[in-house]
Amino acid sequence: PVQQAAKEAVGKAADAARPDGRTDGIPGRPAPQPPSVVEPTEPKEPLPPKPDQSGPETFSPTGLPTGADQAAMAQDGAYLTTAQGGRLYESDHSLKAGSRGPVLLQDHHLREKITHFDHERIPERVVHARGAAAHGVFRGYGTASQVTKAAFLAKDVETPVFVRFSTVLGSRGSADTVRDTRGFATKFYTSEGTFDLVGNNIPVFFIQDAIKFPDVIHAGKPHPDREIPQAQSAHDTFWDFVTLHTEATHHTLWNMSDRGIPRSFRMMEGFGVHTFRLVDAEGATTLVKFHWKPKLGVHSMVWEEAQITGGMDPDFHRRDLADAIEAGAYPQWELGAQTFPDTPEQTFEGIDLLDPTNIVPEELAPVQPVGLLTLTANPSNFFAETEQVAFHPGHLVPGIDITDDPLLAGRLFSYLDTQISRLGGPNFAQIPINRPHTPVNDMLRDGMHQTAVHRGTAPYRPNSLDGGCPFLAGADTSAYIEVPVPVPAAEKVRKAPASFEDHFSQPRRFWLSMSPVEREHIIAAYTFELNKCYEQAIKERALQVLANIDPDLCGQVATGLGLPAPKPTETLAEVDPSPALSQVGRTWPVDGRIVGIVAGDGDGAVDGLRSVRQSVLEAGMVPLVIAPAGGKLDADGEPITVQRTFATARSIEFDAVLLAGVPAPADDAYGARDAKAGDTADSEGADPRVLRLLSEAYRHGKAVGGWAGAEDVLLAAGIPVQAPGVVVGEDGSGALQQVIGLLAKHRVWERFPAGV
Ligand code: HDE
Repeated sequence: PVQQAAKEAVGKAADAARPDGRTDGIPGRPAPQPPSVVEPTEPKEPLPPKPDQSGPETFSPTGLPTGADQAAMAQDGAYLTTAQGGRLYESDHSLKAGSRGPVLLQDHHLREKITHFDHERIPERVVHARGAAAHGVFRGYGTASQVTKAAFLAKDVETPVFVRFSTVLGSRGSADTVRDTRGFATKFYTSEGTFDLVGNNIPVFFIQDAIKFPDVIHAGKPHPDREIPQAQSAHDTFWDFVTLHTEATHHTLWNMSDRGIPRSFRMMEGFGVHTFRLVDAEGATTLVKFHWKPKLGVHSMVWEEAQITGGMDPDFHRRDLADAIEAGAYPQWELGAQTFPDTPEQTFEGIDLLDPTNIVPEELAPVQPVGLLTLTANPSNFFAETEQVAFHPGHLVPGIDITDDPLLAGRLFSYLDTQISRLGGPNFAQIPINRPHTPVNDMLRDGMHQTAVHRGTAPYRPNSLDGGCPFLAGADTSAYIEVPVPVPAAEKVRKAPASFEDHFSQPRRFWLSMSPVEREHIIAAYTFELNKCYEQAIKERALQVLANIDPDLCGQVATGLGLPAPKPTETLAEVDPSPALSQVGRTWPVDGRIVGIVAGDGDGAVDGLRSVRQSVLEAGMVPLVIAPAGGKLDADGEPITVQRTFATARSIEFDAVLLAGVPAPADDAYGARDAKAGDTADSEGADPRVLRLLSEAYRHGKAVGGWAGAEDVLLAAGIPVQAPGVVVGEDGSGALQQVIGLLAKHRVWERFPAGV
């Protein structure tokens, strides 16, 4: 249907090219033809929205258009024009002295077109350059109103939002599925001005003081001589830094865990990281840590899957987010708050709340839900919205204030500053995506890219010429008033408090909270990354850090590095595990999960496929039909569109793979050769690409199975049919029910060597 619509649109555009009825303005030139669309496959079919997922209207409390609406205003009208609105009769050839003669400098259209193109790029973000974003809405539950006067958190208040997810280290064009921290930045266009919650998917940070930020980023970015490796932490400078700065141990451990390779942006937690301060209407304060809890649960890739995805589909997370929203499977997160009394020590149960390398376990301070975020619309233009959005932790609203976390202090400076070079001047708040949805009435004037036409003669206050306007607001009229917290009498020093020196008890808690299979992944990640380092001294120092977390972790990584395991130099802390940190052991909704169905070859195979495909849709999941070649599968009923071919289907795209009978044998020598290299299965008869699809999905802990003779194909792929998560049924419906149960747990964890 999408392609059909595209064809029609191209046809209509050609017809509409000339309102006067002619199809082309150039005499003697043939009328433009719609390009032929001969794609072998079709994109995913939209899921019908569930009743509770119907998209809330994106609206602005002030009635101003949202960023998306404004973007739609560009590129309008029937005729192609210059930037000055002059209509053009030709845009494909430069103005020349004769068709074989020199190009003339007087060609103002050529110069305008090329000059604009020359300046299309802006500097990418110095960190978090690679990202994807979406529009949505946030609804307050009202539960936070006891502790904050922030209007957007009040009961049933709906606020438009724009959320950008990102990786940290890679350039704009780098792969989505690299091992890295993910950004999770939310812009709330509230009725009291814009509030930005600029968080990450990992609740702690590498460093405790902003002055170290350039250092940690220089160490993580590619080496300055050859500019490699791209978007990786597996190199000497990164490990040099994090082993010389033991405060980085906790964040590094999270990165080496499954949290470093999320399955989807929709399946990530988000964290504000720092402790913030909430203020109620009476001025009473509470300390808070913000959390985003995904409705679909927290899920990750396995390492091999992430690596294959980097090559097969570097845009995997970006595509996944856009597809889900387009299909009506709107991603949702609950905003949660961990609150703590605002005592002079600013500690909770002995944990320093100003140290951003600390978490407070949820078992000690439960995360209380305060609102719901739903992403409902993809951006209309990547550059205008996703690239130009400018977040800043200093975009605060009444009811939310900062604390003295020294990392946050530096951020409050940095984000405003960086936009000036990235967005070319101080007026970036006028870019549609950055405009507040409240009236702006500032006295900031002029500067690069000034698009407002300010009126009045007295841009200063107080004034008598503009009637004293504008006036100041008070606490009763939503003015932002800083909490008058006392500042301790102290000497000016460059040093951290002694409480910032505990670098190992929190990482040890994280390690002890992991299930066996998660620990195995962590060991494999450290072993991989450190084996990619060249310097022996760095590996030895890393092992010493690991010894201070846990001797078993250290011992196993040491074995993988071929080095002796050192003894701890610190007393191992006595800490209770925090079960909430583990991603394994619970069940979650299967909405939007992708089920690959390989078409069978025999009689009745298409009918069986049709009914399972329908059941997958009814379960709120996305079926993708895989066949030897593109086109339609024909049988008695409606033809079924093939969405992936044996050449384009790869296991990483599917959460489960089902065989609707025995697939057609190998049909071309190229495909067979292509898959054979890494495949140990006996591929007699079956297409080796199907066998690779199955064996890879199996190896990655995914549900696999089928019906009507599928058993032999599974065996040929080297899959023991009695193994956990292998589903062989008489027919499709039985198999699918079992698959749904398996997908609710995300993966068949029992299949990994360590089990659950
Ligand atoms: Fe950032 N960070 N950061 N950061 N950060 C930026 O701002 C910075 C930190 C985070 O999607 C930059 O507009 C300093 C913690 C996200 O546009 C820059 C320090 C957390 C994004 C910057 C930190 C973050 C950024 C680059 C240490 C989690 C992407 C472009 C004091 C709580 C936002 C830009 C987007 C982006 C500085 C540490 C999250 C240079 C100095 C901690 C999600 O201003």
